[in-house]
Amino acid sequence: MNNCYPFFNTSLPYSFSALEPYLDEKTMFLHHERHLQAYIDALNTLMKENPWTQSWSLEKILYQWCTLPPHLQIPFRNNGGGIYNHRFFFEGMTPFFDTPPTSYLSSVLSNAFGSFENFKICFKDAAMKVFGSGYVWLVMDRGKLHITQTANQDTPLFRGQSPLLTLDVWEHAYYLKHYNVRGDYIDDWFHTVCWHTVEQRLQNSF
Ligand code: MN3
Repeated sequence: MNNCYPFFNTSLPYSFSALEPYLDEKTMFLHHERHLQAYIDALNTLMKENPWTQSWSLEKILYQWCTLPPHLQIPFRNNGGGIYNHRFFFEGMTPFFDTPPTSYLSSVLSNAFGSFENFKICFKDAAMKVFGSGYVWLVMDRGKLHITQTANQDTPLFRGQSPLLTLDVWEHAYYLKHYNVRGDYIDDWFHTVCWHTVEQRLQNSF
């Protein structure tokens, strides 16, 4: 993974059309090639203009942006978060639709949320309630699973949480296909979730 300056746009682990019919090819193309690319370009420009920051990894930016000079804090936080969040979102999907979680992951989710189905209901509810642009996340926080939200391009890392799954609910993520019907987008997205990746992230969070 490209984690240091200069940042470049790594390929998706599937084609732009691979998530059809749930997420359409044009949305996936624009989301990766235009939206994510814009954050990459902006962060590279910032680091080019401030060469002393070029040794900072993406993680360091996301954990320590608040130690930067005040005029750099928001641009580094937004553009670094835009890269991290999009990569995390894209890597959490797979064209092998509806592959269920393993019994282990399913039991972990059931212990935290009552049942796997209830986890999905809670996650959808939180995603519906993101006001404006942002993300909903499943995170590990001090040994417990939580569903949480972030605004704009903020990440849960800064709160000390380990992210396991995220859904981008910015309108650019779904407007071409689902128009303003965020609930349909969430339902379609659930077919694409890579539970194997979620389980790997869970193992790494311990
Ligand atoms: Mn997005």
